[in-house]
Amino acid sequence: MIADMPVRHFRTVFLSDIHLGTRGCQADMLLDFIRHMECETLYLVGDIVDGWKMKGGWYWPQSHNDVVQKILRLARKGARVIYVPGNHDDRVRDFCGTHFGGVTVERDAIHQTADGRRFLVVHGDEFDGVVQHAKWLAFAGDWAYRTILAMNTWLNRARARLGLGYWSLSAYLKVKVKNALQFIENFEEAVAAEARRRGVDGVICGHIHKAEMRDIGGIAYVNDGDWVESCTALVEHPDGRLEILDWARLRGRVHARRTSRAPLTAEPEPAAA
Ligand SMILES: [Mn+2]
Repeated sequence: MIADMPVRHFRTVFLSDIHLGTRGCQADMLLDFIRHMECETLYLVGDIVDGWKMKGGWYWPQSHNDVVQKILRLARKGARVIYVPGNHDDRVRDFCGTHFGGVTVERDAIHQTADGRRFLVVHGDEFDGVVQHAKWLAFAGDWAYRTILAMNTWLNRARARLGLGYWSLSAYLKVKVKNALQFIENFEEAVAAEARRRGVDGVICGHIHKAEMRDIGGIAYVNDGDWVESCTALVEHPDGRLEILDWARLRGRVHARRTSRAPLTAEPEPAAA
């Protein structure tokens, strides 16, 4: 790890889909990011804590505690921290309008950038009602897809040895990937439509674990990504410019996913969550 990276100052930082309490959470990468930044406002854009829905029991190592402590410390030191709960931490939604430890809980929020643009800040699960194949989103990634193709070869070699016929895993997955891509597009458009309805310039959300920044019919669609697969944060610079930081790449590390033993299907987002 590069030790001498300077602490960077941002006007605002947006984090979502951390999924503390699950094994997929890249807490060490997130801690590293938090150590290297300071901000005036921090938005937690949902799915921050997860574990309580895990069938396999509660998973809460020290690093997950450290993330919570670091965030509370930011609040203590004067940062405005706004927590917009998601579907995995929807229990927190019972506390909308209240605050604890310097953290304000809101169902959604309007953020105004330094250059005067207004953004709706919302987790986004409200807009995935039509999702059928969202758990296959993981395969939208190039790397995952190439791996699948390799697995397909391996699988069929094994099948042949057992005297079984060829079964095209890749052909099966191609359909799934197409569905996943269609889902992403539908989701992004639905979120942008809501921003338009609210009369704001753009929307900042999470939920689908895919960092993105693009124009959809004059609405700025911005997704801050996640800390399960991609380790991405959205930052607002002092002049109001928004930027997606790919922390794993910035730190010169390969994505944790590439070396982890987690199954490829490790949920980006359950369909009916
Ligand atoms: Mn979510």
